[in-house]
Amino acid sequence: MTSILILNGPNLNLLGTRQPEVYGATSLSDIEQNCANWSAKSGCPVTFAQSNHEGALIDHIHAARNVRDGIILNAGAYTHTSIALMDAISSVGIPTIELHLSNVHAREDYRHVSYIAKVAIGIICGFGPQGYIMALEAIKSHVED
Ligand code: CA2
Repeated sequence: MTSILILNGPNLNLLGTRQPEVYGATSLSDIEQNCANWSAKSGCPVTFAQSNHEGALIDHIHAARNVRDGIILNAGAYTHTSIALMDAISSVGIPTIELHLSNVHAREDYRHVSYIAKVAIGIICGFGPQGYIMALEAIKSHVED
């Protein structure tokens, strides 16, 4: 069964507390529960993690090497700045989907740049919490088909 790491970057631990007009009212733990429900239904093991620290996110990616079949990465603002995260994804060679709750392309110009996109198999953005389930289905199909 396809084993998947879902990794969330800076400030996403505060989801549901502020800016509901941009990010919605759902908390990260609600999203984690939705993903756990999907895992139980699909039989695919899913691990969920969040960190506000770039190096800790890189450590999670390295730890997934030879352990996880796919990564779903909402790198938050590090998406737009982090060559180190891009290199980490490349170095482990695990198929990775870039994910965002908001449609970053409809927002500020600086959110149109993504280092993660250069090494991702695809991008899902703008669908809110449902995007996590879409990404789980997509990575499962990508790995198993
Ligand atoms: O839309 C997304 O998922 C983002 O990755 C969210 C990041 C943003 O920097 C990216 O451009 C797009 C920001 C996450 C901030 O989360 C908050 C949570 C609660 C209150 C305010 C911000």
